[in-house]
Amino acid sequence: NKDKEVSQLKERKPLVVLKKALENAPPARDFIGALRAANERTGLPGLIAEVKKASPSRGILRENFDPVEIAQSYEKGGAACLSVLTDEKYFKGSFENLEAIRKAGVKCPLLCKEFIVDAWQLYYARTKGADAVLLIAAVLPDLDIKYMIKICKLLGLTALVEVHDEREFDRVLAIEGIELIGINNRNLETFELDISITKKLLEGERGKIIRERDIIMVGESGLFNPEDIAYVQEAGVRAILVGESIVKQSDPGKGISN
Ligand code: IGP
Repeated sequence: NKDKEVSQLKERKPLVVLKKALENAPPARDFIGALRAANERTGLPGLIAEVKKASPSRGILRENFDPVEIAQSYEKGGAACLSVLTDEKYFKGSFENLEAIRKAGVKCPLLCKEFIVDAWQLYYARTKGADAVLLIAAVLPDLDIKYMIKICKLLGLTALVEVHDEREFDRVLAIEGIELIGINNRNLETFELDISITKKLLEGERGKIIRERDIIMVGESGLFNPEDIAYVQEAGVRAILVGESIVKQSDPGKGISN
């Protein structure tokens, strides 16, 4: 599975070439700063709006999928940051989409939504305009998460580390330098969705640790209405990641305010 994900790409540029390209690349933008600012300004969780064409659990979410148009619409609608699916196999995304959105001048910081299993992908994502990357605790051993976080810091990339259960959450909390953690309400194996997972994981001692360390928590997946958002905010998240419910709207940016 690991190797397959990287080899979806048609070519793999040598790491030295990517590093060279990054010497002249514009710096990454402040993903966490944008989320904090939106949260402080609105009193609501900062929104990471997802550019998502399809998913394995829901199929095609939007016909006439124009990634740049959707991204611009989200930005206009008030999203703090954007998430761009680059995984082709399961989500029909692409790195071309990420690059096109960045090149179109969208100012929201961009999360590269990819199954990252190899540090090479961090450099690649940065060359395509990513400001942040997703690291999924379920697929990465602790040592890889630590290693990749170090590389992210050197590249100026923000790492959003995703967990789904207590065990993964505890593993991630034991890693130094973690600033942004997402709780995925969807089980990536069974696709089962349950937003009470966010609440369950933030109750008690874990919630206390998060507050003490001022870690920003992101509620991910399955958020469809203001009640869902209020529920995860009450649970302690200061940001949310939303795809399906807004990408399906005829005017995705307007979907944000509804
Ligand atoms: C968005 P939704 O239910 O609003 O479309 O979910 C986002 O949370 C989801 O796409 C996601 C995801 C992931 C996709 C969260 N973590 C990891 C692929 C891989």
